[in-house]
Amino acid sequence: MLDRLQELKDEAIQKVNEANSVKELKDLRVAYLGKKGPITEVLKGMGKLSAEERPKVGQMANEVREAVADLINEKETKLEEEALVAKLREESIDVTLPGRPVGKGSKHPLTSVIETIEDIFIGMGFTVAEGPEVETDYYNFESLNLPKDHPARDMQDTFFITNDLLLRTQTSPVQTRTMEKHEGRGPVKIICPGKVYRRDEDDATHSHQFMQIEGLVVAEGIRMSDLKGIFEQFVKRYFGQDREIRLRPSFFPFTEPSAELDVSCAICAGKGCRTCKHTGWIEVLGSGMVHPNVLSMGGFDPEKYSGFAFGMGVERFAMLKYGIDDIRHFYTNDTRFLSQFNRV
Ligand code: 2NL
Repeated sequence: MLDRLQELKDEAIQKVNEANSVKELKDLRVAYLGKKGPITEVLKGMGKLSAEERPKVGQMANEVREAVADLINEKETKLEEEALVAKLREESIDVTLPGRPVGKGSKHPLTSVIETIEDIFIGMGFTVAEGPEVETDYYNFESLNLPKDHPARDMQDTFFITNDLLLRTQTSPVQTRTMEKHEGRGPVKIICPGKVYRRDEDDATHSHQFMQIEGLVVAEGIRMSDLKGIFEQFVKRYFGQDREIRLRPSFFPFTEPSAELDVSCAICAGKGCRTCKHTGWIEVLGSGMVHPNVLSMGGFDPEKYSGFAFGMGVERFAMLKYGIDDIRHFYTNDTRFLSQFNRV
């Protein structure tokens, strides 16, 4: 019996040494140490032994059992450690690799131009006013001296939402809303930047959605010379001290008289080139003295108050300053275009 136990021990040790997985060890544990295993079998046969032999066999059986169990545990720990080391090696991160570059965004050129223009006007005592892009027919047209049958309303190709609601075609409704809030008491001195919408076919110079900045001054004794003085300061600060301005008669339903503002051409210095269409002047905005009807509808007494107003397309100002030839560049999100304005 002792021989049989020694044999079992040798056999188990060999198998455990040969085992290559935790699963194999588990099977060996069941096979050798389990209730139906050979060691248990030996112990069951102990009844036939003499009183002298019995403790020896019992002791040996326990020793074999312990030795095999220890060996299995040891091997199990070793295999688990090896598996962990392998896993860690596989998952290891090379901290010396250079990082992936994170693309840095930049301010949209239109945002920069709006901020620049806002700063110039804030410096002259204006405040910035904003309002809804979905407007009523009243604020977008009626309050600006454009009654329903007015021919200028045909010219305004408008995105209507309902009979009465539309996407604003200019930021003037923000100004008439501001006039109402003043309840007939001046002064009003605001600029209104924002998105506007027109039903145009998009091309190099037209976009169905673009940015506008309008301005409005209403106070007692405002004259055309005030408008001209403000424009002189604005143009020199935006385009440069060497630029000249001129006013040219024009027409808008909401201003009377109306004037177009021209800036001297910087490319040919007045001699005539393609940009200024050989006139030496570039048209930059529309303006005029606020029509008495518009003052009245805004709650101001046109006998006591007067004002001037103007409107400019932001894209045009950006295109002139940076030599951009197509308005669609502003709206197609090509980073090759946008990233050029990183430092503007
Ligand atoms: C243009 C012309 C202009 C105005 C806008 C205005 C607003 C009020 C009263 C009177 Cl509340 N006028 N705005 C005046 C003249 C011209 O815009 O060509 N814009 C791109």
